[in-house]
Amino acid sequence: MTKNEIADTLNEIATLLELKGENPFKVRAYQAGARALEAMEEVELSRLVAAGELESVKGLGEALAKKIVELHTTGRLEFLESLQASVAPGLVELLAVPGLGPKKIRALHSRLDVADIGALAAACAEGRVAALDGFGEKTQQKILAGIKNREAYGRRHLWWNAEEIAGPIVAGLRALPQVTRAEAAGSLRRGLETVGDLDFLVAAGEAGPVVEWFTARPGVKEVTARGETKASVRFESGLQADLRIVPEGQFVFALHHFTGSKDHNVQMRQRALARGLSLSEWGLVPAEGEGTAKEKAAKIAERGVRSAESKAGAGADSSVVCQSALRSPHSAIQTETELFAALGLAFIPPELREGLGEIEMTEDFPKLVDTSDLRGTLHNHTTASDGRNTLAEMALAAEALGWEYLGIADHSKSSVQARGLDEERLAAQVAEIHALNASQKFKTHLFTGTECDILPDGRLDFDDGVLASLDYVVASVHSAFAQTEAVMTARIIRALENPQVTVLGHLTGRLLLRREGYAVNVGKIIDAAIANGVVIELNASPQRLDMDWRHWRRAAERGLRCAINPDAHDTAGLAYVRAGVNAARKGWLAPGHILNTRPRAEVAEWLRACRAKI
Ligand code: DGT
Ligand code: CA
Ligand code: CA
Ligand code: ZN
Repeated sequence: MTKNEIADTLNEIATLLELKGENPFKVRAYQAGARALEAMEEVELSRLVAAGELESVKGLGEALAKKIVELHTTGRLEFLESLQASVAPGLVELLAVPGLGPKKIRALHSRLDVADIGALAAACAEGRVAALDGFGEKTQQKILAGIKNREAYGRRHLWWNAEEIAGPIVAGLRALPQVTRAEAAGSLRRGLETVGDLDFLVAAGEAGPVVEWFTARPGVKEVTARGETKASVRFESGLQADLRIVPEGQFVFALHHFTGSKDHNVQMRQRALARGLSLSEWGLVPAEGEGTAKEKAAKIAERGVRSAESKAGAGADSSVVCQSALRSPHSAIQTETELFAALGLAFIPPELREGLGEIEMTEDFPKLVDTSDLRGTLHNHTTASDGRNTLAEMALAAEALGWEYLGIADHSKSSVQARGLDEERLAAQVAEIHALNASQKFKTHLFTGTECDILPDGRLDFDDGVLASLDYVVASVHSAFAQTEAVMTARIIRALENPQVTVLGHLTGRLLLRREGYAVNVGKIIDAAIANGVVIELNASPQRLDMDWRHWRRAAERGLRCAINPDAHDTAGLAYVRAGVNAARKGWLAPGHILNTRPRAEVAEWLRACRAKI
């Protein structure tokens, strides 16, 4: 097991022990052990285990060290297995109900014999939970609502939908007179394709009015927590949001911490420790007596907000309190750039903070692609197939975006449900596009194309002669999803080997939070695309983002070209390129990796040359 897996296991043990009502000191020992592992490097753990020196680590006693060695070497732990067997699985499931922690669950179990969600719902319905000491009517209602909405609330949310909610809130927070800085942190800021919850971070001189404003947002269905400097709410869609308010001087550290990812944070803390520093959401301080320094910083930060609250608009004061009290040479840090610089790093764009090599970068990061780098896009639909805007409407919308070109790629004849075009209708559309281009009615040039079905055997839906009459060809799988990985992979490679194919559409066909992609060997497809000079699209539709960003960095290094394609089915859908750009940035892609950052003439030339080698 890796150190992170072992840390997760220790936390699980702590939770199970708590559910069983074990000694709190024992519970805390496992949690402390998990934290000690997090701060350690993988090789260091291996070395300590091999040398039998694990006990020398602060926070790890003899018994804990023995268990870690067992997990590290065998991947199993007998103690955990018998512990799991001794706790009813229904009790563990209850942890997912909002408002229920191990302590309350234990009370429900021992006093009402509640051992699963069904029994809990029944006990609530009969009013037995409200009658329990320490629960009451309000708690019972909250638990009941939590059970009802568990399914919706347990879901993740598409980045696009989360951003639509978050954007106006950040703008509103920034407009409050008490607020000096506000950001949405977490997975949203990192541009992850799905978001678990929103994390708002605010620097303010006075926290009370900010909490009030936040909890009163339209669309807030429930306020699940409210404190002096933080609050949590749930929107109607089930999306949850946390708000944290910190003094100005702490903002940059909290922003970095709550942006994450967790893996990135763990690596940053290790890097700080190697330099004799302790990094946390409260600050960057000398590491001597790490625990105490952190606690001190936390207390001071808390006091900062409180004292600032008593003086109206005292944002500057709180930062002074914070900085002087930390007595750290790094307390002058105001921006993330300065924070990274203090650890000898260049600014790491939030999208790259996934703990996947960004900390090891010694040179500057490549200039990642921006939405403003795009000069047009390929792969869009019109009313000719399953789109909802006409050719002219799409052209007008592309012109409004300032794009030099727009590729039209309606479905081909085999996509019957999508009203795919046959040869005759395709020819008519091509003629219409040529006429529109000639009329110069729009500043945006239209490229003629098709989203041509890759048939189950890998042949294409149109003959080569028809395909050759178009500026470009996107080839996509829309049928026979159940093929084995080997058959599907061979099918797609056969299509890529057709010299008429310029772009591979949505590689896996996945629909985020709805449907897994079909089985396909991504590595082999990337090899074949590079060998045949075919571009793979990054389908920017917020529910696709396919090919996944996790594959792009290596593929692009090996010479694969990307096209960020909105796959728009209406004019509003053209804006999806922004979601695609997020994913491209997470894949470390620079403008040079992306076909549609090139000017129109260069794209036209590339499309011609790519098929001229036939
Ligand atoms: P999500 O909400 O599941 O899409 O993902 P995040 O990354 O937004 O995670 P969230 O909301 O649980 O926490 C926000 C950030 O706070 C996270 O990216 C890193 C930081 N954080 C939260 N919990 C921990 C933790 O236990 N250890 C460390 N090192 N960082 C944490
Ligand atoms: Ca989050
Ligand atoms: Ca959160
Ligand atoms: Zn498609």
